[in-house]
Amino acid sequence: MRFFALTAVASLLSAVSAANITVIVGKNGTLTYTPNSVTANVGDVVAFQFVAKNHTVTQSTFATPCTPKTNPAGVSSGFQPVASGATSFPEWSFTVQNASAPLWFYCQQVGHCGQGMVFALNPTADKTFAAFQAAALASASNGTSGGYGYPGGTGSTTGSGTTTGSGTTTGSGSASSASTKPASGAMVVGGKAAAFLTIAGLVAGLNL
Ligand SMILES: *[C@@H]1O[C@H](CO)[C@@H](O)[C@H](O)[C@H]1NC(C)=O
Ligand SMILES: *[C@@H]1O[C@H](CO)[C@@H](O)[C@H](O)[C@H]1NC(C)=O
Ligand SMILES: *[C@@H]1O[C@H](CO)[C@@H](O)[C@H](O)[C@H]1NC(C)=O
Ligand SMILES: *[C@@H]1O[C@H](CO)[C@@H](O)[C@H](O)[C@H]1NC(C)=O
Ligand SMILES: *[C@@H]1O[C@H](CO)[C@@H](O)[C@H](O)[C@H]1NC(C)=O
Ligand SMILES: [Cu+2]
Repeated sequence: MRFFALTAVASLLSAVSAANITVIVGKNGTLTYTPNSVTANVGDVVAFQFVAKNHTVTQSTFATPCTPKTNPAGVSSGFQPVASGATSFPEWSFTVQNASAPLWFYCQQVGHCGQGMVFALNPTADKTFAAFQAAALASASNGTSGGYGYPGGTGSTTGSGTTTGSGTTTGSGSASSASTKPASGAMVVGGKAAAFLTIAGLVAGLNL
């Protein structure tokens, strides 16, 4: 009985203290995450809201900022196209499960990572956001780091944003699928690899 009472108190406390941190993706049409670096505690939800263009939030590693994490596969929101003038925005989130483990993310859209569109969760004194972003920028003129350093196309975006994001983590976070409507259930970490979209090349007429 005492066990159950303590459990109830513990979940109440964590519910009260957990924060929901919102990161805006593509604010005002820029190739950015705002903020681009977040410090979060275990249980905090980091929610990405896609407000423009056609971006992703895709897990990579500190060493290779512009390449999807493998072994085990990281999480990814998948592409979240947002029509210009949209009034509702897709959202994708995960819950922090280990605040001591920094997590690294980038945008898989052609050219965006090489222009510095990267995000860090709980970077450290050794592995800083600045160093991570510098490595992403350096990969733009260097085909060895994922090949996403091509200039993006220009044009206008069409399409609307229903999210079908899903994925797994390395054990330091859990992913939940989300959409412009509340998801019916949270997707918790599992062993299934996220399906990463590959970028075939420039697509004329897209507002990348
Ligand atoms: C954080 O967001 C989740 C999912 O939207 C929600 O269930 C939870 O109540 C929120 N927590 C806080 C502290 O706002
Ligand atoms: C948004 O972008 C437009 C066009 O680049 C610029 O003129 C405007 O100042 C920006 N607004 C903000 C709040 O940054
Ligand atoms: C959390 O991450 C740190 C750093 O990667 C690791 O040393 C530690 O074992 C992890 N803790 C758990 C409970 O997974
Ligand atoms: C290319 O990028 C990789 C990974 O960031 C780096 O190790 C390598 O030194 C770079 N090569 C050149 C020629 O810049
Ligand atoms: C979003 O970008 C991806 C990758 O470039 C592309 O395959 C997809 O068609 C784009 N979606 C829209 C609606 O533009
Ligand atoms: Cu992007």
